[in-house]
Amino acid sequence: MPVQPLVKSKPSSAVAELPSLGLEAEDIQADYKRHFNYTLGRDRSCQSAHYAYTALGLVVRDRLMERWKNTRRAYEESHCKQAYYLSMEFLLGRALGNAMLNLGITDSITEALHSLGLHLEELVEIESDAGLGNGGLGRLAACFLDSCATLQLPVMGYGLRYEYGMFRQHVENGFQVEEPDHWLRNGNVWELERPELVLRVRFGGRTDTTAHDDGRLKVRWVDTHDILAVPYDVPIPGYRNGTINTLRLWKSAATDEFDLEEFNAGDYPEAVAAKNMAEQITLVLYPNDASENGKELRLRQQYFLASASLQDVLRRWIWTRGRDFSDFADKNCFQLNDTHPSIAVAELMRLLMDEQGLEWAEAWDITSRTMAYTNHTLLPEALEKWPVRLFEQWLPRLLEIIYEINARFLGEVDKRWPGDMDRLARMSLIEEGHEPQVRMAYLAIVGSYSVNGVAELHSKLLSEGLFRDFYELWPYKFNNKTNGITPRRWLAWNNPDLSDLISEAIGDRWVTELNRLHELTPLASDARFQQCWDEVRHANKQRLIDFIFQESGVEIPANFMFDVQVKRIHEYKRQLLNTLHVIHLYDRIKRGDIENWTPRAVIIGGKAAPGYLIAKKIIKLINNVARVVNSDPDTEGLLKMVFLPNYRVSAMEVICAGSDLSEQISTAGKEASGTGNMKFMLNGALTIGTLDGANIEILEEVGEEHFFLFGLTAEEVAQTRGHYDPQAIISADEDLSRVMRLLEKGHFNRFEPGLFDDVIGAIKSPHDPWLTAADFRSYVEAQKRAAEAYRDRPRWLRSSILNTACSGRFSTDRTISQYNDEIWRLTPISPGS
Ligand code: HTW
Repeated sequence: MPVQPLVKSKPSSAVAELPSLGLEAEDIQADYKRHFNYTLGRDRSCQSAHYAYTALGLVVRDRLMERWKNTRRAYEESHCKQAYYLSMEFLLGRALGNAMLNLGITDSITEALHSLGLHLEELVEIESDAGLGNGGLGRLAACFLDSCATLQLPVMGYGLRYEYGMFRQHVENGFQVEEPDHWLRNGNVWELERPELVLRVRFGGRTDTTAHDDGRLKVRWVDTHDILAVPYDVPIPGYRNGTINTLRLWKSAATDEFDLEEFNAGDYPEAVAAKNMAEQITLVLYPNDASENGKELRLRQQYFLASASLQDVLRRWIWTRGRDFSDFADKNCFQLNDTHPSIAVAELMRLLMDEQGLEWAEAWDITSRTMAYTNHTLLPEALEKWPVRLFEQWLPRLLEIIYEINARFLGEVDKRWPGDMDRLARMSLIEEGHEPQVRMAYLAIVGSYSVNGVAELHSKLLSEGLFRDFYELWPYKFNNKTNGITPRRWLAWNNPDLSDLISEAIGDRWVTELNRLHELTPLASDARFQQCWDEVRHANKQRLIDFIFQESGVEIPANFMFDVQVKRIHEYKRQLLNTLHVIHLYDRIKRGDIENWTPRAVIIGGKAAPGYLIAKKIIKLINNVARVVNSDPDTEGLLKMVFLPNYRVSAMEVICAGSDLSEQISTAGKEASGTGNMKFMLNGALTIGTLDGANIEILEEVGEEHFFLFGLTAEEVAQTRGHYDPQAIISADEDLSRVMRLLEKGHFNRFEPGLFDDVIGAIKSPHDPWLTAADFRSYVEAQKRAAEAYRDRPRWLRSSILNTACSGRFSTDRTISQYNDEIWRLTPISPGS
């Protein structure tokens, strides 16, 4: 579809000539007043802090704009290779503080606001989190964008602009209650609508094959129901380098003829109602993190993202270079964030063949040299498979292309392993059976030149296990890229006091060169430095205490050890094991076994997928145990338990700065990487954890002396299958027996009989995949070591400093440098030069 300019008349280029905006406090103050009075039309009688926040947001946004345009122009003019990060989720959180930090204007803004009688900390709190993601996978995408901009790499994010982000979580009578997150209700200054760049995405219809004059077949996808994709651009500022990259989010909208067709049939209200259908596509984020989900609207969302993004890139290519695609693959790369956008493999084939007239071989060469796939999970229930039936219904042309990819691919497999029918069936993109399905991970592998896991163990398990057949065929495609976090948000912004202390000691270059934190190592045993470290961490703890009180109403004394597990609620993450330990501590208090006790607050937070009933039951159990523990006078000064509702990015900013002990206790081999583990470490918490995901690499960096290791290894977990006897483990362990007895006699559900039977049954089942009982003893022993270490202040402080000092490897700057060196091969472009 040709792009329609909104207006025919074209303004002179002189409108784009403007002086740069000042960054001093007085410039900012003047602009703030202008936005408050003119842009927003408010006056001094307006008491709502929301307008103060919005005016400040506009002041900051103005300062992003010219840098944004300069960056875009620099990329265009250099004709450089670009990469596109395709993701169904970007969990951005709040933007204001991050933009100020990266622009380097926090001080002048604080000063400007001060003379206006306003407080930055209060205004920052008004912004709602952009919750366009579930958890780790979506937050990783956001950290990646920050690092790409900081490294000045020409990378664009492509995602969906959900009207409703991740649901808000309330707790009622201990149960999770979900509330829609209408995050755009009060406007969003951090996006720029680009209606002039609208595109069209097709659904439904049928394919129609006709022969060309030269005998070639021409396929047309006809009778489709089309939906418009409207782009909204979000600025992604680099750290003090003049680069502003772009995240482009698509919103779905009805086409004009959508209603016209029906209108001509005289059914006007029906026609307008049909608009809803179109608007539905980007209405809501699916709230399932790494768990089952096979809804057809989700498939339509995935195709909508892939098609609009690819069309957008092809359109820019044609604008700037015409219809010669011969070096397209040398200039473009698509990184697929899990299989969610993997239909892009078939869609790029369709666009190149059906719309641009390329032959299969040429289109396949381009596609398979352009796509790269990142896997984020080994859990079978999270591996995407879509019924062939849904493709027939919504994406018939794409199904044809997938069949053709599969036929050619199986031909290749047969050449390599002639007559190996089992292998052909195993590797086929189509899983045959009662309801045939498309295996999206296999489509992604076949269509990509790179396949990576997200931590060393995870990548090893992919090539040895899940994708073994493919690894044998194409070992060179497989690689590892251990995850990371951006040190701008996760230390410089969220923990300013610790940042200042570190910068006083070693300078401030750690913000972009995180390995420099190693220079803290000699200070770890320095009594003066330890004292400063202690004071900062104490202040952060106070901030966390206030936050917990505000969110949950529970008061925690500052001398307690803060033992924290925040992440999605999932059986494999074993919040249940944590809870069993709390029950054990409570049992010890009740028996009077409290010699050398370390007072401890166990804090658990996280959302359960609304349809994941056992996960919701675990939330209820946590709340019930918390109520019994906290209302028993015997626990006074010794133990508290809190379920922290509505865990989200902005909560983690406060939480990780004030935590002592980081719980990373997944069943080994199940957590692909984890990234919360890195945020805690960077902020000076010690980890109690299993040999899983990136925990292994954290342990490698910091050493066993400063990490509380426990539990079966991934290999032992695999060997336990088939002969696991939790009953025997429970009977042989006096502490665990007592814990199970308390649960079974209903101590935590006095007036709710039978409520936890399913949870108890899961622990005692020989088929429990998470082996909770198997790791109980070793977990309790590791917790004892942690409690003992905490009472030795100098020792704990030394370990805390060393955790921060050794966390440099976990910067997404390192991760992204590796993606670039080994997969994307982009050249950094500075908009200044
Ligand atoms: C991993 C986590 C890893 C993170 O990606 C996860 N994968 C999913 N969600 C995650 C970033 O690499 O650190 O260990 O569990 O947090 C995930 C997923 C999904 C399907 C599969 C895997 C997330 C949202 C929706 C669907």
